Amino acid sequence: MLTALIWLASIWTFTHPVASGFTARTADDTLASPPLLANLSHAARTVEVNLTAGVGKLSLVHGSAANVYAYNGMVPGPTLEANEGDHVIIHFRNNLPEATTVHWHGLHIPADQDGSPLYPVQPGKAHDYIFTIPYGTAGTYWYHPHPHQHTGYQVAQGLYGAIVIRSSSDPLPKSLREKVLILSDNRFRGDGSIELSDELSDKGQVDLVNGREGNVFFVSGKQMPVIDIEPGEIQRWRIVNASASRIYRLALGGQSFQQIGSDGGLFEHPADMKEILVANGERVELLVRGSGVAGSVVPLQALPYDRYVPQTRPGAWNQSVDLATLRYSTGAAVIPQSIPATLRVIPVLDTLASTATRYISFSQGLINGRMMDMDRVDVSAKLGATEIWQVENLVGMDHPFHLHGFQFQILDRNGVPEKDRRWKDTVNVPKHETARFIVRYDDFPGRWMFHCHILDHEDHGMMGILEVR
Ligand SMILES: [Cu+2]
Repeated sequence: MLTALIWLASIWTFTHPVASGFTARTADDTLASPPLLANLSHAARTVEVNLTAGVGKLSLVHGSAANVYAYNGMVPGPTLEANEGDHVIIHFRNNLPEATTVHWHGLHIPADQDGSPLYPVQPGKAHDYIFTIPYGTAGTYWYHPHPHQHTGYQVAQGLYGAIVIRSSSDPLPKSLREKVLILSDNRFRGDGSIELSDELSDKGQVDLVNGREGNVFFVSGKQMPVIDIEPGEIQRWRIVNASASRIYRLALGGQSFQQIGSDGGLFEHPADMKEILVANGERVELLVRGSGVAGSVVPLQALPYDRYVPQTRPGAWNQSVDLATLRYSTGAAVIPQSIPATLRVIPVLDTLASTATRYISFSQGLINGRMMDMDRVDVSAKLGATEIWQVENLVGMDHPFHLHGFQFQILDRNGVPEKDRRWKDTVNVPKHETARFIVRYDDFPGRWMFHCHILDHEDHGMMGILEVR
């Protein structure tokens, strides 16, 4: 109870700091990018933060407060921001009634700091996560719990947050207003409490197949926030899909936008888009332009996307959902910033250097016909090796594949070569399709997870272990 009161007090008195890159919102702009974790260190190139997972009561939807799990008393948790080359120390404390971990999704860091299920932090215990951010990895990442068989539950209870890694050589104008949009959905009872279905119930069985989906949509913890944009302005949006299973096919009411980055940071060149698919676990960076009629609004929408088997496809799957409102201000036009045509050079991972191909098949609940075994190594590889992974989805629903610790480059999807070179850590493999990627284990020996990022699937065994030695 005391914890809850402290939390509520801290929420009520909380003001959003204006920090590097993130600009204060205007009076009626209701999107609040989560606050940054305060850096306690005065040392150069060092980020030292406190992060506590605890229980409390928060009002996530209108109505009475829900029992939640939260990082530092907030859902979503505060954003971890660091620069390439920074030494990062996270003093983590587990005040939950169960074991947890903090997985730094996408970061290239030592295996024992990755927050995998092999390194649980017991209730009441503390653990310092310590790592250095490699150069060339600036981008948008996120953190979430990854305890054995209980990740879906803990994320549903409110544990997820964004990570922003910055580079001193970021090619985009520093004056662009930045927004962090963490997409999530959750399911609630009438009284505002979080609804988790019994696995044995009909609903629970559907959740096991589809992955649990929510009936309420959040952008950085807010329902239908308003995002103001000035005429001519270009905003930089960092989007994280933190949903347990939902794949977002995003559109801006038909307005085009540019994608400038994905999981492992910026692209080589901006790409013009009218819609974009963001699977759970993935991130995208977009440039959005204030090109609409002054005073008009367009919705940020999730268009219908059929990732389901017909038997459990939700009735409303073919309905678009509005997630946020983009509003074109009536103020004076600003002169658009110029965006460089080349953002950076991404080194080629050469297929001729590959020394093995790893065949991974997804069937419902299984990888290569087997369930996860924490004591079994599924793929054993040499440190420094370059390898190709072929991930084949044998069944009639999508499974997004995530490899811990290493960014990879997609070679082809269903035999169609990938047009552009991009760093990825998660790739959606649609029903009955195959994706191939190339990866180099350039550092960090140890045991690494690979899994389906539908959290119910991961928790029920769609996971394996890569050992790099
Ligand atoms: Cu799956």
